[in-house]
Amino acid sequence: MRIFAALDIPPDCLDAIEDWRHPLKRVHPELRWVRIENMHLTLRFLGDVGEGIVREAGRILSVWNPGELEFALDRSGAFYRRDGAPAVYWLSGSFPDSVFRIAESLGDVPDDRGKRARGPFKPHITVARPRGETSPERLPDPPAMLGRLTGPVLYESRLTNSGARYSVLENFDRGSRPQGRARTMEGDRDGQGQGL
Ligand code: 2AM
Repeated sequence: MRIFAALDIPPDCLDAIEDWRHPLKRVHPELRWVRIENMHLTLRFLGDVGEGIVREAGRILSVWNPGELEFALDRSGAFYRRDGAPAVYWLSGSFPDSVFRIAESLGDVPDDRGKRARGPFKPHITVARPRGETSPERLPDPPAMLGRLTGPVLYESRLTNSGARYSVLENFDRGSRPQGRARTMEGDRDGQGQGL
């Protein structure tokens, strides 16, 4: 089963992202824009794993005590391939410490290649990907948006002819709890992006 764990973005924030993207879609028809219903904050992509790994990820998510999942989005950036070409355009900002902690715990769960996550967790919401050769260095920063994430959710991802389709395997949302400290994406504070 092809799975990943994610936090969901509230509808008003998705609307604000769409307002920011709308004029950009006209300027950059060469990009593949992520469907709004497919947007989330991915904590860990595990790939096509067996029941044991699905259970292990579920166990970690079920005991997570996240606190209030308030977040801010205020910058755009990109991950770049080794040849310098953009691979993913994203939005990021500030996220609670607990989000980094759960992503790090899930990072220890082996993926479908038996690998643990490499490098620090970089929380981001992917908004677009290049389709071909010519693509912008980055997209403009969005106006600051505030919201509260929900979840965590374990999703199944099915690959279809019209792209990936996500369905909820299990939602571990247990409501809000006391607040934690906010952090930004490690090692990427200038918003210029990192190599993948
Ligand atoms: P990202 O786009 O935010 O980086 C579901 O496919 C999610 O898992 C995607 O939103 C993607 O997050 C993440 N993901 C990470 N590695 C992936 C991979 N190798 N293949 C597909 N999705 C991956």
